[in-house]
Amino acid sequence: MKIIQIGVLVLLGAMTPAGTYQPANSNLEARQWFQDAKFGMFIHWGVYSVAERGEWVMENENIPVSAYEPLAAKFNPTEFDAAEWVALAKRAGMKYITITTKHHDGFAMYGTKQNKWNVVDATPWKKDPIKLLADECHRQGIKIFFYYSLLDWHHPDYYPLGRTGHSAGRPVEGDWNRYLDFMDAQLKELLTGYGEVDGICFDGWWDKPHADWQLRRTYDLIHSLQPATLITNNHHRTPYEGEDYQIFEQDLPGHNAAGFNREAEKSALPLETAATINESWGYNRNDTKFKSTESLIQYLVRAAGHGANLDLNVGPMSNGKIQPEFVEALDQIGDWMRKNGETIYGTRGGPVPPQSWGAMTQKGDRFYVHILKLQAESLTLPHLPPLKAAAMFVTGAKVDMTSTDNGYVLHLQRTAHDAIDTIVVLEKR
Ligand code: H79
Repeated sequence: MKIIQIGVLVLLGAMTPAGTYQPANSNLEARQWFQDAKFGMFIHWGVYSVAERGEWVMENENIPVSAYEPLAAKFNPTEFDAAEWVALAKRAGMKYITITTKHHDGFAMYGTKQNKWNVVDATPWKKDPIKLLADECHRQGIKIFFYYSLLDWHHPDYYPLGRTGHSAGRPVEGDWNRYLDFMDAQLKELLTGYGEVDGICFDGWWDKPHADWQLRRTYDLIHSLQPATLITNNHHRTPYEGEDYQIFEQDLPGHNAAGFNREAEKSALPLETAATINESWGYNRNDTKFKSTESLIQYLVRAAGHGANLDLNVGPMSNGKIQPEFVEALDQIGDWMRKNGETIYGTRGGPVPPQSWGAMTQKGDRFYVHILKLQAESLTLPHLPPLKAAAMFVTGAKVDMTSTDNGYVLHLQRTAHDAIDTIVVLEKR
């Protein structure tokens, strides 16, 4: 009888039903690290970078596989220098890098053995930039996350098709289970050949929301190889079992400015906002709609006020260089972070949630009030615990503060205002 019971338990364990995910201690520690990190670099790089019209060029321009594949022959980034990218991220104050190992075009940016549609086998360059970058990240002490697209416009077994990929000209047949095995085999390569992998960021699930993706099988595979690896899935929904942080694309948590996040309720997991500097992820030579450095910093501050990280994207060019507009913006953000990072790194959001005037962060016995847009000469902050003092973060100058029935009121008539972020430090009693 006992033996039968144990047998049933083992069987249940192998099936990993919903509600059974127990993150390893190392994973829980990694989540803390992630929440403290606050700022990362997203990198979109692939053979689409050759076309210079963004990473969706294949789909947007109805390019069939046969006409898309020749892009690989033109991918020869002789000016790529992993150390330079990592150094830029560090200068900007970023603590991790998330890079596309495979985007929707199915092209592996690493030396996969699962097919020839990869950077080592299909380009004249023949190098593995994921290996070069991961090694450099480990050397320079910055964490490395791998983006991996579940959606694949190139693989013949990605069938039946979903919402996209209908102009790729693939055979009208395919074996879905074989595709899932292919994905797991690729992920196994990424988690065994590149040292410590700090995160896996999935995307493209939304192409086939009703398919049997067997996500738990894949998540369990990842965690069996590297228990601490943080998994997220950009499915625009509240996280599923086995995921370790929640990502919001082009949106602050709980918002739906881009229209992607209708069904994404903010969860209790660590949060991340992924955003672009202009309006493209992959390099797009015609996209000059650059956000100002001021607005990027304010976005980072607002994300922190939500308790979220900002994963800010660059789309390097096919020669391996990051365009000067991005480098300049990141260097300016880095200057700001060197002066004000104490009010961002290691903090959590609140206690007052972000408002039209700005946001709050907190750490230890301090609250940081980030005034991004001063709307009146005084600012009322409700629901705070007893406070001892208020001072300007930069100068230490005292800020007049009174306590009222509605909360503490900061009197800001005589304080110096900063066009980007006027930071007031509140000390708990
Ligand atoms: O990698 C970057 C983008 O290429 C990728 N995610 C970021 C990180 C991304 N792909 N698509 N999107 C973001 C938005 C997708 C929108 C649409 Fe649809 C896909 C519109 C129509 C098809 C999703 C599915 C929304 C409606 C149906």
